[in-house]
Amino acid sequence: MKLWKLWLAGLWLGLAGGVAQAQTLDVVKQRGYLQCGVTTGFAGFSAPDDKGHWRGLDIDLCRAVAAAVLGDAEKYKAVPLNAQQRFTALQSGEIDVLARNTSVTQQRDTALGVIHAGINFYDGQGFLMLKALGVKSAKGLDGATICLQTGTSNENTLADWARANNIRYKPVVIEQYNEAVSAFAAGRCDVFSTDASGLAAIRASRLGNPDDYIVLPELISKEPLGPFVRQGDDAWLNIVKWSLMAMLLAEELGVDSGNVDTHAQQSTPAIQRLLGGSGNAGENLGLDARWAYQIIKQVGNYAESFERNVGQGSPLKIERGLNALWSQGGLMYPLPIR
Ligand SMILES: N[C@@H](CCC(=O)N[C@@H](CS)C(=O)NCC(=O)O)C(=O)O
Repeated sequence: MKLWKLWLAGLWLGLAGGVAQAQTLDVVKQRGYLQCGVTTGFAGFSAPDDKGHWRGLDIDLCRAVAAAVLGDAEKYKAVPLNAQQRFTALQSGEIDVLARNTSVTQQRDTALGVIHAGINFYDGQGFLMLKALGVKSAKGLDGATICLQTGTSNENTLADWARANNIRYKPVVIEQYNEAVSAFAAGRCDVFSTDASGLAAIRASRLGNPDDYIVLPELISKEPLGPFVRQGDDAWLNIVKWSLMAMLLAEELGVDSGNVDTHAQQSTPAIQRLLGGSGNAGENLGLDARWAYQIIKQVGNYAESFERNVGQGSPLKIERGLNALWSQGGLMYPLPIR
């Protein structure tokens, strides 16, 4: 083929690729609902309740994006994915956003064609085991059999930590979450290792006698969990990023699902800009002026979502800790809307 033909073909492919990638917002609007990648069922973050309705902190992120884009938090479909399947599902376009307790790492953010759109839960990897085994600290894990799930960052993190601390262990690596947890509950391994949030979920929802188990005090890594989108669609990246930001900002400004209508009538300039009474935040995102109002009214602010899903209003009872606002000793620092 002549050089100019190759060049033309390359240009065409580049343009077509760019166009195909740059349209997630249009695709979602046309479809009429959001395809949201979640876990196969992990309490507190994304799991169906006894009526089959999905609930959780990550599900609330799916709902927030649906509310912002389509005006209705229920216009989303949860697509259950195990750890191994999640990035392929996002890369291939099967899902519009991945909201599935996924740790942000440099490799994931650069090498997979995906990119994170914020952090909705700061976590760290830990260990869960039977109290009766008498181990009080992770340093006592030498010789232990440790259950893990395939395709998680937990596998490498544990291997690195064990090497650095001269700890020998036998990994039992299982692909499906249910099977991994059942293997642990049945005593096929001494310890389960994953994010502390995952350990709290397993302890609260999957073990007959939660009080027989302890989570060891050490966390061996940083696991900043957040939603991911495909690279190359900045408009969509912004929509997901600012939907999460709106929930955090609402908490900071004292706006919640109960008082948002009062605030929408009359409030401070910062709240007016958030709720669409002034400024053009919605227009700048390609959304309705009341995009954030819909999120707060239908889903709530970050504190409401945190407490009902993983905090004091849930069986997990996780403290806000690092997930408190920056003004209350945590790491959550919502960027300003102006
Ligand atoms: N944050 C880690 C771990 C995430 C993860 O997949 N954890 C497991 C164990 S709690 C999980 O959520 N499994 C649920 C499933 O596969 O449905 C990562 O991003 O690799």
